[in-house]
Amino acid sequence: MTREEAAEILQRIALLLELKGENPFKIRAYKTGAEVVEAYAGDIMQLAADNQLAGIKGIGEALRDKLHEMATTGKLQFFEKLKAEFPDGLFELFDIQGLGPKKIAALYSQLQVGSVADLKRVCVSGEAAKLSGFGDKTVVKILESIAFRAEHASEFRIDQVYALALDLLDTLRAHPAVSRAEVCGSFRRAKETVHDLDFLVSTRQPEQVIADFVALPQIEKVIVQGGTKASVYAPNGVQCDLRAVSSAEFPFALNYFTGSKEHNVVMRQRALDRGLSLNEYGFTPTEVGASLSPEIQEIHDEREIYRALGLDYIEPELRENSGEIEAAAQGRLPALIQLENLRGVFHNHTTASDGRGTLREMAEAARDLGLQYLGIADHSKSSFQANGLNEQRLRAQMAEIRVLNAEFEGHFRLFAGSEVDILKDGSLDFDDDLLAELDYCVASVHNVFNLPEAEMTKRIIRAIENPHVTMLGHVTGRLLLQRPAYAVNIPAIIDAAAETGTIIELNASAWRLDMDWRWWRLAKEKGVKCSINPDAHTTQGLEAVLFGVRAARKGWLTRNDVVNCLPLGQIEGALKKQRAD
Ligand code: DGT
Ligand code: CA
Ligand code: CA
Ligand code: ZN
Repeated sequence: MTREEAAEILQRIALLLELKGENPFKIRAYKTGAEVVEAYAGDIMQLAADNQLAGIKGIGEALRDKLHEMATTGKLQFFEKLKAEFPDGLFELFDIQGLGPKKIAALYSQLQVGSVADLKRVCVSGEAAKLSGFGDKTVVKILESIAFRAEHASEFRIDQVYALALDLLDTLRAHPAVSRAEVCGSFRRAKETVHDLDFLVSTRQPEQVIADFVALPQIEKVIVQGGTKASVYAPNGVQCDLRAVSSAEFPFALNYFTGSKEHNVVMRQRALDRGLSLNEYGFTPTEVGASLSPEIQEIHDEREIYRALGLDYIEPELRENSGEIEAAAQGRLPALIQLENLRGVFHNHTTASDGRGTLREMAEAARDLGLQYLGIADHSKSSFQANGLNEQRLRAQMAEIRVLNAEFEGHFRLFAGSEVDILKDGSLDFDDDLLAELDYCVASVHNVFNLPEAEMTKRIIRAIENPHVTMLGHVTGRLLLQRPAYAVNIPAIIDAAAETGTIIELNASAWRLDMDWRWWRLAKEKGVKCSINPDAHTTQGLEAVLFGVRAARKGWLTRNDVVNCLPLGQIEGALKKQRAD
C-alpha cells in the first residue's frame, strides 16, 4: 500500500467517525495521522512495515498498529468494518462542491442521504433546505455541482488515463504479431479530457492480436469483440477501443482515428478537390478507371498523406480545424515546444504551505529532471486552509533559499517567490515592500469565485497592474470535471497582461490546464508570454510539466513563447516586467 492510499484511508476513517458523532479528539488524531503519513520525509510505509514508527510526532500507538497492518496486509480491518456500517455511495458525496463532513453528517443522520441520487432527491423535494446550516443558496449550489458532474460523467482527466494508455501501448508494441501501434483520438490530440482511448495496431494476424488484447490483466470487461476490433473497459471505467489494420492501411487509419472529425472532413474535401477519395483505408481515385500517381501509391506514414495533399505535416495537437490546414498549405505552422526545451519551472509548493516536499527535496527532484532552476511559490497568509505563509515565515523561507543557493552556486538555482492571493477587491495579500524582496510573484484567485464577470475581471486586472506581479496563476480557477471556470473576460485579461508585461501561467496540473489551450494563440498574438507551471505539491508533481507541454503545443506555442525555456543566464531578465510591443 502506498502512503497516499494509507493517508486516504485515515482521512476516510476521520470522516466516518465524524458522521457517527465520535469524540473530536479521536477524529483529530486520524486527520493529523493522515497529514503526517503524507508529509513524512522518509519511507513511512517501510517504517510501518518494520514496526519502526515509535517517536514520530502525530502518530500515536493506535495509529502505529493500524499503519503496520496496512503496510503488511494492504488492508485495515477496522476501516472495512466501519465502512460496512454506511452505504457504498456515501463517499461520492465528498466530491460535491459545497458539502463538507458537517453537512454530510446532517444529511445522513436526518434524511438518510447515502448517495448522490439521494442527495438530488432531497434537494429537489425541499427537505434539504430545511436542515439547519442549509438554505436555498446551498441547495442551488449542490444541485449545480451534481448537474456539472453528470454532464461530465463519461469524461476522464489526462492523469486518469495517461499511465493506462502508455502501459497498453507498450503491451501492444511488445506483441510479436504487431508491427506498429499508436494511441489515436483525443488522447493523441492532447485534449484536456477524453471520453475513451483509441488504440490502433498494424498486424497480419488481427484476430490473434484482438484475442490477446481482451485477455490482458489490465482489462476489466469486454464490451464487444470482433475480427478486427474490440471495445473493453479498464478497471477505472475507461473504455478502450482497439482496431487492427494492415501495414498499408496503418497511416490512413492513424490519420482518420486521430481526428478530429472536423479536421478529417476538411482533409477529405481537400482530397476530393484533387480527384481523390480519402478514408481510413487509403486514397482511391474518384474517377472510374483512373489510376493513382506513383507517390500516392507509396504512402508509409502520415507525413506523406499531408504531402500528397500539398500540406506540411500537421502535428496531432493542432488537428482541430482551427486554421491548421491553411497554415500548413502556406508553410507557416509553428515549430511546437517540446518537453526537452524546458530549463526550469515556477510556481511550486513546499512543506512550508500545503506541499509535501521540503525546499531541498524539491530542488533535488528538479535537478534530477535536468532542470537548471526551480521557482518556489508557497501560498500567502489568506490561504489559511493551505497553511499560507505570513510575512515573517516568507522572509524566513527567503533566507533559507539564500543559504541553499550558496550551496547550489554554479549548477542550480532556487527562485524565491510567492503565490500571493488576489483579494476580493484585487489588492494583494502582501504589501509591495515585501513583494519587491521576492525574485518573482504569481498572483492567483483562491476564494470569492462568485463575482459577476465584470467585477472578477476588474479584480484580476488590478492585480496584474501591480508592478511586482510577475505572472498570473490559474486564470479561471477551473477544476476539470469538478468545478467550472468562474466568470472572467479572458480577452480583457490578455490585453491587460500585454499592456503591463505580465506573464500568464499555463498551470500544468491535470486538474487545471488553465489558461485553456484555446486562448494561447490570442495571447501569443498580443505578445503575452506563457510560463508552464507544474504547481507541484510533491516532488513527483513536477512531472506535470508533461501535461503542460501537451496543452502548450495544442495552443500553438513554440519555445520562444514560453519563458521557462530560457536558460538560467537569461531567465532573471525575463522576470522583470516587460511591455509587449
Ligand atoms: P473523445 O470524445 O474524447 O473520444 O474524442 P475522439 O476525437 O477521440 O472521438 P472518438 O473516439 O469518437 O473517435 C476517434 C476519431 O475517429 C475521431 O477523432 C475522428 C474519427 N471519427 C470517428 N467518427 C467519425 C465520423 O463520423 N466522421 C469522421 N470524419 N471521423 C470520425
Ligand atoms: Ca476517443
Ligand atoms: Ca472511440
Ligand atoms: Zn493556486
